[in-house]
Amino acid sequence: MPRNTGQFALNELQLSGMNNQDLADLFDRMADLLAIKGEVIYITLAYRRVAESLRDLPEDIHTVQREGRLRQIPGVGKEVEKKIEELLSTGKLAFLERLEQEVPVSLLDLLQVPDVGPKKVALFWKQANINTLPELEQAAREGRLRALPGMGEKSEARVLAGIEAMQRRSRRMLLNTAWSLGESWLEWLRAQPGVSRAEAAGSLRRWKTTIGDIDLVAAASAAAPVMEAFIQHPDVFRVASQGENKSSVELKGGVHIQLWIQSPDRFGSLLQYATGSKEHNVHLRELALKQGLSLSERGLVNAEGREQLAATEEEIYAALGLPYIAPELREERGEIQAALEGRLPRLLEPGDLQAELHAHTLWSDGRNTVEEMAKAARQRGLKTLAITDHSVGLGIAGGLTVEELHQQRVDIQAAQREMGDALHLLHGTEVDIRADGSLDYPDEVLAELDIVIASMHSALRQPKEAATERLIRAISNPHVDMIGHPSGRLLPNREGMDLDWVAVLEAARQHGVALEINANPNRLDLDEVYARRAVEMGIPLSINTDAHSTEQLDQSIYGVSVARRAWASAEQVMSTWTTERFLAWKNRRQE
Ligand code: DGT
Ligand code: CA
Ligand code: ZN
Repeated sequence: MPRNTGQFALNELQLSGMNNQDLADLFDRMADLLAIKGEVIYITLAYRRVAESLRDLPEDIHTVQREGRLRQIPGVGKEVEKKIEELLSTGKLAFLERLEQEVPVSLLDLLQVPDVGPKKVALFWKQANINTLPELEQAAREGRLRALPGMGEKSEARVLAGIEAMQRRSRRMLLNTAWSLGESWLEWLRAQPGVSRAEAAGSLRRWKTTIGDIDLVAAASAAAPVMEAFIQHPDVFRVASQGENKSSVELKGGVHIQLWIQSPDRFGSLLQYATGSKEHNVHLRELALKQGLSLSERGLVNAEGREQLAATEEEIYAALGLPYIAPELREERGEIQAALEGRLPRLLEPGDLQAELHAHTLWSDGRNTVEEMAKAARQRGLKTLAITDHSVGLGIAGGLTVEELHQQRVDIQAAQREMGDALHLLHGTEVDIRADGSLDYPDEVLAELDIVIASMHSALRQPKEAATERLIRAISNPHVDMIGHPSGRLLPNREGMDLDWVAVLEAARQHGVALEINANPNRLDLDEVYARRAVEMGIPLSINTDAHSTEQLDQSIYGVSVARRAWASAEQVMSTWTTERFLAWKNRRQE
């Protein structure tokens, strides 16, 4: 799937979604930076206290600010109040920006090392000129830490052991982070003299849920100067391996990038090889061998030793008697067999989407009005937008009371008049599924709405049986149309709920309830494995951005990638349907 949806303003995305948690993180960040700078302890403690209060705050910080109650938050005095106001209104903070000028932010990574606190970080920074985690590791390996005041051979060894323990933890990148980084490198590569083509490969091109390292491929008749420029790039911290046609570097932030180069007439075989997956390639090479061909990144070679070059991937697959297989399918999950038998699915494309069925507004914890969201949806070529704010029980997300829900209808009707025929607005809810599986609005309220998404937001650590029963109870409610982010996982590290998926999917099929593929790169939930089962069972999927701001509507591309990796065609994803078709589906369900 090509990724031509325009540039992602990553910082903007993060800012526009600024919530209590984000603010708390910023106050912790200031506390850390101040501590490293050498500020007295009671000041840093004051910042930490604010962070803690913000995290515990039972209501949305924007509400508290609007109502002029910031000073009532424990630890918030006049100065902190000003900082919060500045952050909420501008998304920035001059004080923090100055601090980040004084103290390298890369030092914060050092705090993640077990047993390393701000005092030690300051020591490493000021006395050994260490600015980054890789620099710390290198210094420890070279025995340069032991001589520092208060250090010794033992504490040096502990630092190294701590770093190694960290490296064993999952450091996989989220898909959007990897794509923005990958694209900026591709832009750089394409601007290099002699480079005629450059593409992402590896897991990034397959749109895997999370990305280990970034693989890039380039076509150039002379590889050496491009390789040289690559390893000399100012963002490169360390060259991990260097070769004529393949080099790997580590960037200052710790991310690894691998670059492969071949001449333009071999670009197809290179791209195919570097895209993987490894298992798919192993199977493909076996298939080649059976036909007396050997396949590598340099092309195909027949039994007589004659080379057959491929400038495009299509030529490789065609030479083996196969139709083209989309990168998202290359996971050795039956795609080669399906290709041989002509049973590959016609995958959904980003341009097939015409409905966004899950979006938030200022009415709950979104950042834009109904009208702003509607205009943004229309600009993106959508025909349907469902406004689905949170329900009352979700206090922290500014959930709507029944009365507010009714008032919201008027707002939506006004926006609908404004939009005319260009966009159909649906009035819905993202109703909270309580711990016992009951819903947060009474049935008669749900019955009035155009769409009801039911989601779990709390008590996510229930035992399997209780969790499964809870979800099935919600699915069985005749007013529920769809389950939002069904597992509740948060990437890269928080596992989803422990559920009996066979039972959950069967319940969804029986009750005709759709399942969301939440497109937020932190969620991608339903995941591709269960989404594929849902496709096989005929359960409709819906690619929802769950946008909390206009820009987040752009994230649908990540949901599309999950659906493609689940072998879904456009037909099976209700986000491709017209409003009329959606409403017909809903009405049919209610008979
Ligand atoms: P990642 O980086 O963990 O997200 O996943 P990938 O799939 O990008 O894996 P990576 O970076 O280890 O390898 C990049 C590509 O190298 C992989 O997609 C396919 C290609 N490759 C082809 N044949 C082989 C092989 O025999 N061994 C390895 N390690 N890689 C291979
Ligand atoms: Ca990779
Ligand atoms: Zn939501």
